[in-house]
Amino acid sequence: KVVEDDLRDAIATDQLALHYQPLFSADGQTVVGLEALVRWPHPTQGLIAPDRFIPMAEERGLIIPLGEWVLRRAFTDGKRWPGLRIAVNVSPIQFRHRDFVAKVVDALEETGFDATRLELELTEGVVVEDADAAEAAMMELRALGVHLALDDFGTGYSSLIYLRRFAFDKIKIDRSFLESMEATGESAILVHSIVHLGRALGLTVTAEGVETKEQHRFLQALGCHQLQGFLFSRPIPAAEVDVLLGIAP
Ligand code: G
Ligand code: G
Ligand code: MN
Ligand code: NA
Repeated sequence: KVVEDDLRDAIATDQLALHYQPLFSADGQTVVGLEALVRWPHPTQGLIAPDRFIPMAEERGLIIPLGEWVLRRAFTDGKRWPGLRIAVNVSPIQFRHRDFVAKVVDALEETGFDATRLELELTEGVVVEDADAAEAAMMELRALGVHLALDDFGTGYSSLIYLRRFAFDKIKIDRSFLESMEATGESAILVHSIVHLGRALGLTVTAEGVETKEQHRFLQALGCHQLQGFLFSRPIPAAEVDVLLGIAP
C-alpha cells in the first residue's frame, strides 16, 4: 500500500525519478521529442508506476510540489538534449492552481531551460471546469513560447469543441484507438478521421501506443506526424536517452 507520508517524504528528499519516452518522426527513424513520465523507486516496493500515486497526490494536495519537482527535473535533464522538445504531463488540479503559470516561469528561469522547448500535455479535464481561467492561462503560456498538447485525445466527451476554442498545438490520439484497431474496422475509421481533422486544423498529430509494424504503416500512410509507443521505445531513464541519442560518454 502506498502511503501519503512516504510520498511527501519522497518528493521532499528527491527520491522520485523521471523516465522519458521518445517521440519519433513518422518514418520511425528520428527522435523528435521526449515525454517525461514520473516513477517512484520505492525502497521496499520497487519501482511504483504513476497510476498508483498520482491520484493520491491529487487528493492530498501533493500534486503541487510533485508537479514542480517534475518540471524542474525535466528542465535540468532536458538541457542535455539540445534541440529536442520535452513534454511534461500536467494534472488538472495543478493546472488550475492560480500560481501555475508563475511556477512554470520560475522553473524555466531557475534552470535556464528554453520555454520554446517545453510542451505541456493537458487533458480535457483541465479545461472542463473553468474554461475562461484555463483559456487565459493557456494564452499566457503560448505567449511565453510554450507548446500545448491535448493528451488522450478522443476519450473525452466533447474534444472537438476544445480544439476550436483552445490554443493547442498538438493532439495525441489516445492509445485505446490503436488497441482496438485490428479488432474493429471502426477504430481505424476513427483514427483516420482524427488524423485528417488534426492536419486540417494545422495541428501536429501524434499517435500514442504504437506497438506493431502494421499500426506504424497505417499511421504513416495517413500522414500522422509523430509516433510514440513500445514498437519504437519504452519510457527509459535519462542515461539510456543519452545512449539512444548517441551522446553517452
Ligand atoms: O508512465 P505511465 O504510462 O505508467 O503513466 C501512467 C499515467 O500517469 C499516464 O496517464 C500519465 O499521463 C501519468 N503521468 C506520468 N507522469 C506524470 C507526471 O509527471 N505528472 C502527471 N500529472 N501525470 C503523469
Ligand atoms: O496518459 P499518457 O498518454 O500520458 O500515458 C502515457 C503512458 O502510456 C505511459 O505510462 C507509457 O508507459 C504508456 N505507453 C506508452 N507507449 C505505450 C504502448 O505502446 N503501449 C502501451 N500499452 N502503453 C504505452
Ligand atoms: Mn501523456
Ligand atoms: Na495519452
